[in-house]
Amino acid sequence: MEAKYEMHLDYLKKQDEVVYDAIEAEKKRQMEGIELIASENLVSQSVLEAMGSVLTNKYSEGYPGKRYYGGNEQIDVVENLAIDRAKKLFGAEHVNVQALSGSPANMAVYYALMDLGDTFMGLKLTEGGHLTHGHPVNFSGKHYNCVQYGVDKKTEMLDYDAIEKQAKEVKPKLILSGYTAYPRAIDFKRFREICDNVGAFCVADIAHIAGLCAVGVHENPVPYFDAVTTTTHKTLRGPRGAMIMCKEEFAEKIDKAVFPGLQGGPHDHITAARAVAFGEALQPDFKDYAVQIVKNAKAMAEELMANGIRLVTGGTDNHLLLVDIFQSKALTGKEAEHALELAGIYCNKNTIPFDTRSPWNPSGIRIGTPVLTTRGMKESEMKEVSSFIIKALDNSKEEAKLAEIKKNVKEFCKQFPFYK
Ligand code: DSN
Repeated sequence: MEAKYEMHLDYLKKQDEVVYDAIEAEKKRQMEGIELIASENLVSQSVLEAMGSVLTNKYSEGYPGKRYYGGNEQIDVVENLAIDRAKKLFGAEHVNVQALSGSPANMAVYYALMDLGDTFMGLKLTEGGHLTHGHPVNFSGKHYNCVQYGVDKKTEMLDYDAIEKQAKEVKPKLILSGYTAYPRAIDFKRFREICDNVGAFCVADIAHIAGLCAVGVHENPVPYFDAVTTTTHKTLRGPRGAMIMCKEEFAEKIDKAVFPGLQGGPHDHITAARAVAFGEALQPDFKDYAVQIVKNAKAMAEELMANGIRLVTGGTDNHLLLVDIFQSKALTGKEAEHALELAGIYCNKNTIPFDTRSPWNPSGIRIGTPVLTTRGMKESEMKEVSSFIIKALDNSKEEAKLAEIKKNVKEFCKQFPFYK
């Protein structure tokens, strides 16, 4: 099968062989391995080209039509296009596409809607939340009083009544939903209700599920939440970066929080690549893609569970699975991640709810299907991928066996070329 895209690095090859070689080797790794990192994806040639364009040369502090530098006519074109396409994709009233990444996007929303020291609620990192959802080592836990909520001990899922009860006691100014390691559907409507009942701003970080939300494969909170952040490089399949969507009434505060509050010049080459990616996501085949991501995750979940693997919550509704690898295979997350890497299979170690181990060497691994789905794999391939995973985990101390699996993984991946 022919690769879908080419990467032209001919000039770099002549000018700087060391960097060229590293990029080529990384491309080879991506093409020859099974990429299961739930937050990663593969972008199209058009997205790559926009990112590698002369737009990186420009300074454009400010917003379309109101810049602090001259010469921004074309930058306004791409920024307006990115905004309009994002509005259409998510049904947003207002969009800011300048946030450099997920953390600054969350920071800007907190900065816009709260005063320093205010109380907010976010999900614990160990139970699926993100560092910026109020962890004590992060700005979000240092600059604000974050009272974290957790998942139910038995179901390992969100207990909305318990969250509401806690919110009534805590009286937070803002409640954050949307997570990085939660394999189940989120009831955003219930979060809106809870926020309304306690008078809190209702905010979501949909970085992981944005591609699913955009096409209705997961409930989309954007039209009725106060503010929603997302990165653009996960299931949305765009360039690295982020954006903030909000109600018109918060537009000015959010824009001011991003610039001049937190950032200087936006990354215009990334803005252009975002516009391209949003254009791709507006095409009808993107919905097929999102549907297939979830089908693949469910197929992998069934296969792994049939082979004695314990999945947190007993399955998945989205693009990711959280594996209790310590209980399933007597391996720590770190050991499992390492063994899989030696077999050409890439995932990340992850805590699981009520983990007694540390985030550096936790009890779980997190795996996801966005990349494999982009490469064109379907349910039948998920069976094969699961069997590679099981084999690698069962031979985690046998380097020769893992090397042999890596060879087979490489052969398998050849059937799904992407970049030449
Ligand atoms: N690091 C990202 C993830 O892997 O989920 C979140 O920022």
